[in-house]
Amino acid sequence: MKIKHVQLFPIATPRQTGIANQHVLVKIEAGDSYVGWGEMSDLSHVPMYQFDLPELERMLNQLLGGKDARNLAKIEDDLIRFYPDEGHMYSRSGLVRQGVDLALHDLIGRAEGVPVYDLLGGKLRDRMRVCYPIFRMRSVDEVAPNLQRVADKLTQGFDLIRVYVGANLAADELFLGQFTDRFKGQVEIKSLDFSNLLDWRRSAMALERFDELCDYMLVESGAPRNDIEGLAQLRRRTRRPSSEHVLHLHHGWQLLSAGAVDILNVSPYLLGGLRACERMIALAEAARASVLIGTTQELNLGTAAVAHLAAAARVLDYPGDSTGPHLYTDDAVKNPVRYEKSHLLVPEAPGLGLEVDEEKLKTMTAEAKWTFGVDLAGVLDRTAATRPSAQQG
Ligand code: GAE
Ligand code: MG
Ligand code: MG
Repeated sequence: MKIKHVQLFPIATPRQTGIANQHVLVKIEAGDSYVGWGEMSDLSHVPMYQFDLPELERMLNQLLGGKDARNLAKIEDDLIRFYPDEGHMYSRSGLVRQGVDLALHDLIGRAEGVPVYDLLGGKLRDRMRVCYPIFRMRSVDEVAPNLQRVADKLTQGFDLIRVYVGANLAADELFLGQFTDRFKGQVEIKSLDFSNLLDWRRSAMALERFDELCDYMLVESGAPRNDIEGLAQLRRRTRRPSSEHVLHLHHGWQLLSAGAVDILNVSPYLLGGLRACERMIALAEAARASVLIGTTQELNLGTAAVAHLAAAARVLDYPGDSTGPHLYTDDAVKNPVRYEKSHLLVPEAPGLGLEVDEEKLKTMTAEAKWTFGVDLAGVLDRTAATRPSAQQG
C-alpha cells in the first residue's frame, strides 16, 4: 500500500461566535485506490505566520511518496525529525503531523473496513462528555450575551461549559455570579481557563473570589506559559485539580515530575496525531495522573479523530473540549460527527467514519480567505472585532 499522492486543501470557516478560522484538509492516496482524509486544525493562532502550502505539499509528497502507508511508526518517526516539536501551544509542526497521522489512520481503517478506534486496540467507551466554550470577556458588556449563549446551547443539549477568564476580573465575577444564579442545577462549569495570562499568585487570588461565586471541576493554564514552578505553586494552593496543555512528551514528564498538574490536557493537533496522544496517556497512567482531551476547535474530521482517541483512551477522567462542529458554520463533510446531551459520539463507520464532500471542498478551497487582521485580543480570545471591549478601546 505505497503512498502515491498527498494533497492539501486550505479552507476558511466562520464561527457562530464571529471569527473565521483556516484549516487544511489532507488527502492521501495509496495503493490502487485507497484514500484517507486528515486535518491540520485551526491555523489562525499566534504566531502570525502561515504555511507556504504549495511548498509543504511538495515536501510531503517527497517525504511520503512510495512509503508504505501502513508503516505508521516509520512515517511518524520521519515526520518528527522533519517537523520537530516547537514547544508552544500552536505548533505548526504539530499540525503537519496531525494532518498526516489522521489521514493515514483514516486510510488504513477504510482499507480494513474498521473504525479508527479498532486500529488503536478497540474501544472502552462509545462517547465522551464535552463542554461548550464561553470565550474570554474583556468588558462587563460581554456578560449578558454570553449568558444568553449558555441558555441557547442548553436548548441544544449542552449542560457543560468552560469559561475563559483572567482578562477582566469584574466581567468574570459578574458572569460567574449570574451564571450560578441562573443555571445552577442545569449547567455545570468544567473548567476556568486562564490561558497562561496571569502569574500564579494573581490566578490564585482570582480563584479565591471565583470560588465564592460558582462551582467548577478544574483550573487550566493558571500560570504563564512554561512556568512549571508557578503551576506547582498554584496547584498547592487551590482545592480543585489543575490542567495544562502538554506540548510534547518530555513536557508531560516535566509537568508531572514537578507536581505542576493533576491533569494532562492531551490533543492530537498539538502533539501531532493519535499515536503521540496515546503515548502521553500512557505517561499519565504511569504517574497516576488524569487526562482530558483538549482542543483547538477542530472541524469534523479532526473532531472525529478525537472521538476515536477518547474511545480507546485507558485514562480519561474529565470531559473534553471538542465542540468545533458546534462552533463552525461550514465544513466539507457529508455526515458530521454527532453529539447527544453534551457527549461526542464515537463514529462507527470505517476509518474516521466521515465522508468528505470533494465538490464542496473544491469550492471552499477556492473561496478560502485569510482573515487574521491585527485585532490581537480577538485572535487570542477567539472573539469578534465587533465585541463591546473592542469598541471601548
Ligand atoms: O486553551 C484552550 O483550551 C482553548 O481551547 C484554546 O485552545 C482555544 O483558543 C482554541 C480555539 O481556537 O478556540 O484553540
Ligand atoms: Mg486551554
Ligand atoms: Mg484553536
